[in-house]
Amino acid sequence: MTQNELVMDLTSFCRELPKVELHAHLGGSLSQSTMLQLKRLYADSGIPDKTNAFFDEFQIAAGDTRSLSDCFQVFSIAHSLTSMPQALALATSLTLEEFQNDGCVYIELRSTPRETPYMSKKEYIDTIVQAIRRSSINLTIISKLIISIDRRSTSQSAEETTDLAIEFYQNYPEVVVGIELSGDPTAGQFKDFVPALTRAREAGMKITLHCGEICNPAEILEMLAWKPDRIGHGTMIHPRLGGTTETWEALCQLKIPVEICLTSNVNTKLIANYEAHQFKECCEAMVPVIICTDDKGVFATSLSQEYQICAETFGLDQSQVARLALDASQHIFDDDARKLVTDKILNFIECKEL
Ligand code: 6MZ
Repeated sequence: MTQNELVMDLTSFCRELPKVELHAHLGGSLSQSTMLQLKRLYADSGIPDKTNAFFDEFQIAAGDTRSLSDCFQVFSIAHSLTSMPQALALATSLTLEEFQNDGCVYIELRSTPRETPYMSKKEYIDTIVQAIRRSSINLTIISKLIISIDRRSTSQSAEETTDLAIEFYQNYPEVVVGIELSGDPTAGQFKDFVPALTRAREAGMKITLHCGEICNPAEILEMLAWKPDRIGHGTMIHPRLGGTTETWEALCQLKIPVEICLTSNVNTKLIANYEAHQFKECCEAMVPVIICTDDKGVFATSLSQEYQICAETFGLDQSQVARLALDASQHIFDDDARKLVTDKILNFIECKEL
């Protein structure tokens, strides 16, 4: 086999492998084709989408001069294209379909409820929930929703989002599974969101926190000590990447699963290159890792591409790659779907004799 054939082989293997996506922001996941359809919808409704931005502006590639903090401005492009309920519903269903077409069998999509001129925060959540419920009729991918709290928001707004999240979790437990904290990591303080997050946890919701996107050991320690069900990124926890011995030891001891987003971390320059990622150290320390896309539209990637990059960077064979997907399925928030998804991946492993 030539090197090219080998690469092709890994590409189709990663594509075919049944995968789970546990860290995908709706606003950052819009593809070029989805954005074009949304623009058309706005044009047909006679409502300007307030953005003439080209897709190039939305995407942050490896050599881009923009860093993590600049990255938060590009989401306004996605927000301008999802301000109407019809557009938000379309963005949700097209994005779920794209994940399915990439071989993803289970997704926990996340999004930040916002009030727009065309809908309230409550209508925002309801629109996504109903789009997910409709998608379960025509799509085979199992789709769930995690409601995001933006770190830039006030405690009052976070409480309001939490009230709605709990209400929807109680009314639609088959769709809404958790709540998360994200947004610009330089804004806000974790401790201000603890009361809201604790309420969600007490109501039975699962919690994931963006943790370690910037060098802030004190906050990382507070977050880990609070014992979320999963953390996102976890980049600056290892001392080699800006963490401290204490933060790394806390993670190793608590073994909180980390949703890792390789391309996102490279393109926003949190790490110098793929090889520098903490993936290997986490595996060695038996800290569970879950390969995720973060913002597949912004970072021009896909879940199968992230698996392939991981395999190539860390020299994994197909059996090891398949076990990454299997291990990831252990950390999904929906108890009922977990066994179903695990069985699907196990079946694939057996069929491929891996
Ligand atoms: C932190 C991020 C993020 O919620 O409007 N978001 N938060 N770190 C990241 N790493 C690059 N990528 C995306 O989707 C867009 C929102 O997700 C969060 C930001 O708050 C962003 O505004 P939704 O669907």
